[in-house]
Amino acid sequence: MTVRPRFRQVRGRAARALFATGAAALIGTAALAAEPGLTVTDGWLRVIIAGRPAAGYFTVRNDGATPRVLNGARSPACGSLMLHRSTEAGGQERMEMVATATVPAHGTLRFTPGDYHLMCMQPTAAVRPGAKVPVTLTFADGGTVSGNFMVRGAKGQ
Ligand SMILES: [Cu+2]
Repeated sequence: MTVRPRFRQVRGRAARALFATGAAALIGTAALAAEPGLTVTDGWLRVIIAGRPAAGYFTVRNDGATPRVLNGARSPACGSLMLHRSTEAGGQERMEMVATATVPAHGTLRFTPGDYHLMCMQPTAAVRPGAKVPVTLTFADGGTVSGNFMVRGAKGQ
């Protein structure tokens, strides 16, 4: 017998526990949070003017078999860290807050200039080019994934 069917069996048990009682639901959430499969890479923040909101970009990969719904982000270096998306209409670029962004199963979601991005509001003095700041992404299922984001200047360097 291979490892794979046993892993499925454990997940099935956790899923059943999730619906059994409130206490078991907590355990089910913890199991999901510990589930391997989310990786954040290439994280960076762009500082254009020191002390002003800084956009953040990264790639998150989901090696799991279910889509994962990103619903927030936080960093000790930001008063708040919002999910934004830039859109272009009539040659005008604007951005709006978004509540969620989905990482497809066995897929990748990129936060990149001109599209989804983080917005670091009230950045602390730690947000300066050349520094690294920790960022945690949170998911609707209770999971989190963290990474160090490089801070770069306006030109992305
Ligand atoms: Cu924005």
